[in-house]
Amino acid sequence: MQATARAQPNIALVKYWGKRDSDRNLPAVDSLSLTLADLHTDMQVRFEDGLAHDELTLNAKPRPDLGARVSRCLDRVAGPGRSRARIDSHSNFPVGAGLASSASSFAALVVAGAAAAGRKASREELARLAGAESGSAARSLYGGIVELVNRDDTIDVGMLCSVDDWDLRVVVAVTDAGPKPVASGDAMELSRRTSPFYGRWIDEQPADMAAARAALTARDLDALGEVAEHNCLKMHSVMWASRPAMVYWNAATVNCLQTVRDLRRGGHGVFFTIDAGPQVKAICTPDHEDAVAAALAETAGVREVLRSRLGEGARLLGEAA
Ligand code: 2P0
Repeated sequence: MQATARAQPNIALVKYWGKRDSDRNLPAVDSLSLTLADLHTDMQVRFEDGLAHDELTLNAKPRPDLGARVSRCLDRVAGPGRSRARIDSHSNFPVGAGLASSASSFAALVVAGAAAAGRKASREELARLAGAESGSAARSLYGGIVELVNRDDTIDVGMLCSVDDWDLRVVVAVTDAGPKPVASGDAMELSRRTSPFYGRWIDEQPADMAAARAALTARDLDALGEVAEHNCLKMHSVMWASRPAMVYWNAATVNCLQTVRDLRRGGHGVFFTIDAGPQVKAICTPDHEDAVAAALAETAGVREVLRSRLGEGARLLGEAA
């Protein structure tokens, strides 16, 4: 009746922004991401017959405000007639700040929830269950470099490169660890309704996915960086042109972009991406990691620098009991 799972956040290089079906949380576009190793969420799910309602804690603090999504996800995993559960989540990085904590959290939740409920589910099924609550979470079921592709009325998620295929490093410049002002799902809906660039964003995604896949096949960091930076800035342009405008960046975010461009001009193989928050993620090969981390740490407004290798997909810690 109880199990614990670990999952890592993933960082999209070709981004998910927009839904084609809000009720089923199906994404409007395909996406491609890196699963991290060194940031993680550990989630324990314990079903208890005597509980009146689910009880969620995040890093040991009760969080009833986040409980509805967690309960809905557990209903899908274990069936609506399930016992109520205690859910304890621990993340070793800032939550709700644009570091993909919902991806690691819902990926860990479905793995722990299924095991605690005694449900045998394939990785593919678990990815779809996670994606039904948080689109990006579907990608954290898999390790290395992952793609999420739309099918008729569902999604397919799979690994494109394993952690051993390409040793990439991710350096995260944290510029503000506080919670984001608008949840991603609400911001996506605002973009869909009001941004004049939304249609173009959707139309161009297949070409960006194809360019990223080709760059991966060739292990071409420059080509991957070119399409990833383009896709990232295009997504933020969609948000900036929404009404009201959605700007997740701060001054330090822009400083970090400048740092990454300066590093590249200085001969370092590195590119940036930014999600629904003000943090900047720099992707590079291992030989450039120290220089990238040092330059970002010295950039005005950067509070902390986190480093990660690529990691494995969500998994159980120990046996369900
Ligand atoms: C991504 N993001 O591809 C994009 C880039 C943020 C910016 O997926 O509404 O929390 O729960 O399905 O998964 C964040 O969105 O959104 C996200 P919901 P989610 O990583």
